[in-house]
Amino acid sequence: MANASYDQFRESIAGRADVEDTPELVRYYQDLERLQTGALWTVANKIEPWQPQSASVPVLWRYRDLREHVLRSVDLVTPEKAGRRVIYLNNPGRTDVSAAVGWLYSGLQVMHAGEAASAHAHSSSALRFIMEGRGAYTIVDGHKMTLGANDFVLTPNGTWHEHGVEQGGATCIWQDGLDIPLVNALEAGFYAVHPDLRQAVGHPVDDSVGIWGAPALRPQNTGWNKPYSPLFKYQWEPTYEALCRFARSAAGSPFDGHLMHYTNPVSGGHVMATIGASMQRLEPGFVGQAHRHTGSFLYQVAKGQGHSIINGQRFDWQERDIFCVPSWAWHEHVNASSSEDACLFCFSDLPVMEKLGLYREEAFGEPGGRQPVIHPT
Ligand code: GTQ
Repeated sequence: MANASYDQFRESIAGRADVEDTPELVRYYQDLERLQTGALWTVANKIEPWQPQSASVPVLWRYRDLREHVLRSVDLVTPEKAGRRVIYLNNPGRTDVSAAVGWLYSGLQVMHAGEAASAHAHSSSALRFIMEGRGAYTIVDGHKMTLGANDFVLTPNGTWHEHGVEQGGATCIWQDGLDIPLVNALEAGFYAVHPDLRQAVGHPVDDSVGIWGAPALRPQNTGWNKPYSPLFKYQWEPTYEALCRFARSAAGSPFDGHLMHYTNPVSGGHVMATIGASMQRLEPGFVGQAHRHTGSFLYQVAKGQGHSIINGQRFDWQERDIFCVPSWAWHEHVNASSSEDACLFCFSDLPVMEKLGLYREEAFGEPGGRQPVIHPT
């Protein structure tokens, strides 16, 4: 890879710390250590890398491998005892925190018909993406939302929220996405259990969609001034229709096909302060070019099948599989099917990268924009 040799060249040039240990220096370092200090040149190259060095590795979590183990938890623990009955995704590159990628947490939560998990609130922002089942609901600050497959629901930071599956529904599995590792890294996490363990539903069911869900129309005088979207639920059907219309109207991106961000209808910005989300459609035969950017991205295959090449490694995915792209990893997506489109749901810490001025993006410079596959699967 041309970029790899350029990186090696840059790393060999002067201007970086290059001090060899001598007995005198080692004694000096020991003296500094006793004073809770250290010499910068012993750590400078590590703490200020030339470019992002993600500890996370690309991972594909195959739903056909995971599903039965997620369902096993139903017989082993109750939601009452477990608090949340969730199997979390553990990036093998991260031993210090429970993270799926970067500073993002994710897990698969399962609930039988008639079960509910008690209401709580926390400093972490959260979202859910429904994978299977019937009759799921979430209540956010007294607003109840009914949920079906591929629906996306927000439980923003600080809101009371609880989840359940109606009597008469069918066992539901959904993906949770939270910024728990980020909030903990910032040492800003609070957690509270609702005093009644359950919220009263104080509004018409699905009212947030009724008020805020009309395409390109903003209701008057609602006075919303919170730092997250007042639209808590984004339904699959209108999202998919919008993507299909987009695809009929414009060429899309050479990297991402037709990608649309879920937005806060008040600001037009990301849905929450720390987590953004998108759905992208790869048309039949789409062969994406590789690029990389800062930020951590977790994808779920909402429709179809295909593969992605991430830092030279190929991952073949199908519906409901989840995979991650760590910060600054090269990635490209392919839908080899000649007949069916593929849709990828994705959530990320993009709002954080953008707000802090840390977002950076670059295209893979090679002809055709495609990576050599160095680790075939
Ligand atoms: O439902 O708010 O998977 O607090 C992990 C922590 C879900 C939740 C998780 C949580 C939640």
